[in-house]
Amino acid sequence: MKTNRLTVGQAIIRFLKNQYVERDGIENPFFAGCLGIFGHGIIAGVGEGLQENPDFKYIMTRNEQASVHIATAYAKMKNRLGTFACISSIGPGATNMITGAACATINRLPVLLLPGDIFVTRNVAPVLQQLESPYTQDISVNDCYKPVSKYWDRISRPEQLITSLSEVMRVLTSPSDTGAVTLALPQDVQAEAFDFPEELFGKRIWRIARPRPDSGILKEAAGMIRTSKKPVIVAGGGVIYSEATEILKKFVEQTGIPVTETFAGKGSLPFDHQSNLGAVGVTGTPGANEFTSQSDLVIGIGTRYSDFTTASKTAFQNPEVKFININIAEFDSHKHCALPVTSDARVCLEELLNQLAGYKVTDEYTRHAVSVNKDWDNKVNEFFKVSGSLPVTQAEVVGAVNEFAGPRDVVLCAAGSLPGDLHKLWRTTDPKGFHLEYGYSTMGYECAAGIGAKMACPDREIFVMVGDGNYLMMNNEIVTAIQEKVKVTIILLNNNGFGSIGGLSQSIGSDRFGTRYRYREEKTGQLTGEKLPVNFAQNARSLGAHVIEATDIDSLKKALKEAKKQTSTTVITIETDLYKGVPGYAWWEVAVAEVSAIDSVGKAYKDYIENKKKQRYHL
Ligand SMILES: Cc1ncc(C[n+]2csc(CCOP(=O)(O)OP(=O)(O)O)c2C)c(N)n1
Ligand SMILES: [Mg+2]
Repeated sequence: MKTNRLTVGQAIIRFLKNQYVERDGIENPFFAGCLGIFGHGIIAGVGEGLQENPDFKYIMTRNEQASVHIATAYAKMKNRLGTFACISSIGPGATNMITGAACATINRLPVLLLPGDIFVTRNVAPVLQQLESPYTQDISVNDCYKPVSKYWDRISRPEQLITSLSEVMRVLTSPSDTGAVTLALPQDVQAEAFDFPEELFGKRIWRIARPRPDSGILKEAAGMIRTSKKPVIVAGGGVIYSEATEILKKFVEQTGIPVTETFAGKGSLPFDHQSNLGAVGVTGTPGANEFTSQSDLVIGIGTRYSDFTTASKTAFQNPEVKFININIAEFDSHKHCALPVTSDARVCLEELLNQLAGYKVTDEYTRHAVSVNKDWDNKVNEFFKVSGSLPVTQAEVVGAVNEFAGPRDVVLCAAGSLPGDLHKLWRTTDPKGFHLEYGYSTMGYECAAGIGAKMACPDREIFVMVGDGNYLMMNNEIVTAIQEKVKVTIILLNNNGFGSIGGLSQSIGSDRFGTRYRYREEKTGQLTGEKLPVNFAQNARSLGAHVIEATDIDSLKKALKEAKKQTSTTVITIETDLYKGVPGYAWWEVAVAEVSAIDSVGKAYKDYIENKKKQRYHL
C-alpha cells in the first residue's frame, strides 16, 4: 500500500480539497476553503496543514460563530452543493461555533466544524480552557456539539481519520441528513504523523441522487389530488434546494393548484405568478392563510412545517383536511400523518404531473386565487407608499430597497421584525432572491452571512437588511468583508430597540418591558430614560465600511444608488419608527403567564386560551 506520512491536520486539508459533488452532471469542489480563528488548540495541527496547502483558501474571521454563518449562507446560496470548513481552537473558540452549528442543522444546511480539543495524553490536564469533570476524563466542551450535529466524532488516534472522513462527507452531502458535522480534534493528535493510505487523498466525487417516489404511493397521491376540491401547495426550502422551481411552475399551470410559500420556500414562484399566494402562516398574507385554512388537501413540498408555517397548528381548519408531503427527508414527509412521498421534489413533481393529465381545479377556485392576489398586491403598494412622516416606517424602507434591487439580487435577513415584513411584502422574482434564515432566527447572522452569500454568488448584489439589535450583536465581520474585498450592501434599520420582541411583549400584556435601548432612569429604576447615544455610522466606518447616512426615503434611494457604485462593503443607516409595523394575519403561540399581578397580562392570558381552541392535531 502506498502511503503518505502526514500529520492529522495536513491529512484533513489534503482530503477536503479533493472532495467534489455532482448533481445532474454538474461537478464542483465541495469546499470553498476554510474559515476560522487560530489558537493553541488548532495552530500546529490544522493551522499548519492550511499553511502547507495555500490552494485551500484560509479566511480569518472575527468570531467563530460568524465563520459558521458565513459557511451556512454560502451553502444556502449553493443549494447545499458547497460549503466551507470552520476551524476553532479549544474552549471558547469551540463553543462559539455551537450557535452556528444549531443554526445550520435546523436549516438543513451543510457545514463542517473542526474544533480543537483537549490532549488525549491527559498528563498535562487541565490545559488552558479545559472543562474538568470529576466523574470522567472522557469529556470536553465539544460534547456540547452532539445535539446540534448530524454527525459527531472525536479523533483520538490518527488512523481514526481514515474511517471518519467518509462519514463526514456522506452526511454533509446527503440532502436528507445534512446539517452541521463536527469532528473534534484533540490538539496533540492533530499534530501527530501517520502513514495515511494514498487513496485517501484521491479525487472523490459524491453524487447527489434524486430519489424517485414509490410508485404505489405516488399513484395514491395523484388519486387524492384528483378527488380534492381545494388543494393548496405549501412550498418550502426543499423546492429551491432541489431546483424544482421550473417544474413547480409547470405543475401549477397545468393543475391550477395555488402555491403558498414558507420563509425558506419564498421564491419558489415569482411573486407575480397568478397562482402564487405568497407568504403562508404567522407572517403570511391574508389570501394565503384563507386558502390554507379552507383547504381539504395540503401538498407540502420540502417543508418542515415549523410553527410559523402552521400558525402554531391553527392554519389548517378544514375538518376534512389531508396532507401529502413530498420531502427528501422521511422524517418530514410523515409530519401531520401525511401520505409520505419521500423523494426528491423535482423528479417527484415531474412524475406526479404525468399522472395528473386532464386534472385541473375549477375556474372559480382559480379566479378566487387571482383576486386575493390582486388584493394583496394593492395592499403591498399601500405599505410601500411613502407618507413623508419621520422617522420612516420599516415597510417604506423594504419598499425602497425592493424597488431598487435587480431581478437577480438577494435580500438577506434573519431575526427581528424584518423577517415577517420581508416574508409578507418582498416581491421575489428569482428563486435565490430571498435569503431568510428563519429556522433558528439567529440574531447576528446577517452581516456575516452576507459575506457567504456574496462569495457563493459574486454576480448578484446582496442587500443585507438588519435591525439595530442584530447589528449590535454581531457586526464584526464587516472587517472580514473589507479584508476579503467582498462587497455587500448593509441596510441598518435603527428603531432604538426591539420592534419585534417589543410588539410581542405588548401582545402578552408586558408593555414592551426591557425591549428599548434606553438609559436606566433614576426615577423609575428601569430602562425608561433617553435613547442611548449609539452612533451606528461611526461604528461601521470604524470597521472600514463605506457609510451613508439616510434620513428619509429620498435620501435612502440616493444612498442605494451610491452603494451600488461602491466596490467595497457599504453600510446605509436609517432611523425607523419603532411602533408602526405591518399587521399580522395569523396567530403564533407564545406562552402567557397564567397568573399575574399585571391586568394586561390577565387579559392577554384570556385571549391566549381563546386562540388555543383553534389548535389542531393532524392525525
Ligand atoms: C441570539 C438571539 N437572541 C435573542 C433572540 C430573540 N430576538 C428575536 S428578534 C430580537 C430583537 C431584534 O432587534 P432588532 O435587530 O433591533 O430588530 P427589531 O426587533 O427592532 O426589528 C430578539 C431579542 C434571537 N432571535 N436570537
Ligand atoms: Mg430594532
